[in-house]
Amino acid sequence: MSTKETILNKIQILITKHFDSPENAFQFFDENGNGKLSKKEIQNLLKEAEISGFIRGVVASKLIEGYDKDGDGLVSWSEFKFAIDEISK
Ligand SMILES: [Ca+2]
Ligand SMILES: [Ca+2]
Repeated sequence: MSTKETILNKIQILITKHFDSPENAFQFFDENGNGKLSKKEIQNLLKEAEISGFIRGVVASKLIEGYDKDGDGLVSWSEFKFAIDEISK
């Protein structure tokens, strides 16, 4: 089983390896360009971060649960940035 730390670590590796900045990563995965990541968009991110398909849905839900401050079910840039800041500590 992947722990939260392992998953966040994989996300950080994905961002640092393939993107110039967390901003670029956020824009890349925000496919419809509405400035927020939906569960489906987060699942794509998790796929690129090589998170197993079996747990991607659950992990995406947990991430939204954990970081969606305004409760709209989506992860905005400021909410995403909070997660990144937590990862990079
Ligand atoms: Ca979006
Ligand atoms: Ca939100």
